[in-house]
Amino acid sequence: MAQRIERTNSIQDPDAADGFQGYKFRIVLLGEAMVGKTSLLRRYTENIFNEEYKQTIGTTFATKDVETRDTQGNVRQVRLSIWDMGGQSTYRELRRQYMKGASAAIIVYDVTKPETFMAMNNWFESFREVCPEAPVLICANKIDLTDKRMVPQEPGLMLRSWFQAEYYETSAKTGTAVADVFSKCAEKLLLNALKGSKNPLT
Ligand SMILES: Nc1nc2c(ncn2[C@@H]2O[C@H](COP(=O)(O)OP(=O)(O)OP(=O)(O)O)[C@@H](O)[C@H]2O)c(=O)[nH]1
Ligand SMILES: [Mg+2]
Repeated sequence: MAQRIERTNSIQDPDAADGFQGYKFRIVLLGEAMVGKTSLLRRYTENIFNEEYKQTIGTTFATKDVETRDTQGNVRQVRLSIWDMGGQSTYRELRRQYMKGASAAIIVYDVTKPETFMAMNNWFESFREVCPEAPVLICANKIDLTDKRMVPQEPGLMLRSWFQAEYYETSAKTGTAVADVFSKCAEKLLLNALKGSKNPLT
């Protein structure tokens, strides 16, 4: 089945020749359908939230420039190109292509849906197959739905140690911790890149 590449108005070309000087990283959002991947992306890049579910068909991306501090406290420019694939996309090869070359993954589950938590290992394993070294961050999303919460913090913390990942409890609806996830990701990637760089002032 052919997959459509969707581009919304907010999306910019990450390779646009706008004179950006800094590190560029590609991050992939992973997780089951309806967990809130697109909502997290839109909250972060456009500061909006839509209650209405619109399934992502194929993949979309958005970019965001983040000012990040290095270990000496100097401000560095980091451009994140954040890719969002519909959780319904079941084609293994397509998922592999999407993950290939990613600098990091943010894997999302919905705290009101235990089955989305149960699927986390699958997402993690398939990412690790393609990107053995890249950092992983976990989002336990929809924490605003306190009455409907079914997955408490403890299993999330277990995932954190199994995956050796950062763990965040987020709400795309209220915005809780959303920017923290992406800033942490940018910071980790910058520090890794600087470690590997001969010229740390680049
Ligand atoms: N209450 C609440 N609802 C949320 C939150 N995040 C997403 N939603 C809702 O959950 C539904 C699914 O959100 P999406 O962001 O479209 O989910 P997705 O993971 O991109 O889904 P696919 O594109 O099918 O993979 C929508 O109705 C959103 O409004 C949240 O933090 N809190
Ligand atoms: Mg989506």
